[in-house]
Amino acid sequence: MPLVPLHEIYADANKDYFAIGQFNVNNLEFIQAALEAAVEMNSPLILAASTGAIKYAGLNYLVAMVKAGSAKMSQRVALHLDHGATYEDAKMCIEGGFTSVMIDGSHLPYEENIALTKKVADLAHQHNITVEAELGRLGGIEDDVKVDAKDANLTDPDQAKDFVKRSGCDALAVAVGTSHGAYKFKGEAKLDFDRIEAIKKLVGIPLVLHGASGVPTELTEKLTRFGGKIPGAKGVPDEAYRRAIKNGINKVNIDTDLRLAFVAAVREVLATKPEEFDPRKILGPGRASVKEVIKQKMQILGSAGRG
Ligand code: PGH
Ligand code: CA
Ligand code: ZN
Repeated sequence: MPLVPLHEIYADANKDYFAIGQFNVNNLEFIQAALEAAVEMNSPLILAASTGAIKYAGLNYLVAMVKAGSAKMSQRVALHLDHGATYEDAKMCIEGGFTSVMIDGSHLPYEENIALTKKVADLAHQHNITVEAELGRLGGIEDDVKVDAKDANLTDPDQAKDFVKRSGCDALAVAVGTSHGAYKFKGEAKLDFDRIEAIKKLVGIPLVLHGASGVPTELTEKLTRFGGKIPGAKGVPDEAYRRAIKNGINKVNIDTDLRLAFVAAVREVLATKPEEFDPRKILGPGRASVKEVIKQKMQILGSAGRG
C-alpha cells in the first residue's frame, strides 16, 4: 500500500498503549532489513531519515527505495524526517514524499520553538502529514549537533501542555534521561518514568523516546571481538521500554543499535574471510543482522502483530 501518515499508526498505539520503533536508514540494506522485518513480524513500521541521511543518500533515492519496497506490503509504513532543524528541511520532506516530519526546535528559546513548530505544523497539516516536535534537551550527539550533558535538561510537564496546545504538534519528543549514541549512562540506566506519566496526563498525544537504543552487550562484544572499539558503551535496558510505554511513550527511536548490528556483522566477515571481496557477501550479513535487531524490537515494543 502507499505510505501512510504516521498519525494513522499512532491512533492505535496511543489507544492500546504500545509503541512503534523508529528505525533510522541511510541505504538500501537498512531499508530492506526494516521492510522485511515488518512483513515477518506483521508490524507497522516507521522508517526515518535524518538530514545527514538525506545528504548522504539523496532524498529522491531514499523516497524511491522506500516506496518501491513497501508498495506490495499490507503492513503500514510511514517515512519520517528525524531531527529536521529548519522550516526548509521540513518543507523539502513534506513536498518530497515523506509522511511525517520532526521539527526539532529544542535548542531554541521557548517561544521560538513554538513559532517554528507551528509554522511547520500549518504546512504539514495541509498535506495530511504528521508533525513531531521536541521540548527539553537530550544530551549526546545528533548528526551535526553535540549537546553537552550540562546543557541537557528534562521536559517540564506544564510547559509541555502549553507547548502542545500552542504549537499544534501531533507528537512530542520528551527529554527524560536518555541521550543519543552508544554512551548514554555512566552508571545505572536512569529514566524519569514519573515525568513521562505526568506529561502524558497533561498532553494526551503520542510521546516519543529519543536516544532509545539498547546497546546490548551481545552486539558490543561481537564488535569488539572483530576489531571494533567501544569501551564503556551503555544503552536503555528492555525493562525500561516496557515501563516507558506503560506510562505513555508510543514511539521509540533506534539508530545506534542498527549501526552496531550492521558493522559488527561486516567486521566479522572481513575478519574471518579475508579472501572475500564480493560486497554482497560482506553487506548481506550486515543486512540480516539489522533485520534481526529490528524484529526483536518490534516484539518488545508491542508493535508485532499490529501491521
Ligand atoms: C534517535 C536514535 N534518533 O532520533 O533518537 O537514538 O542513538 O539511541 O539510537 P539512539
Ligand atoms: Ca534536539
Ligand atoms: Zn533523536
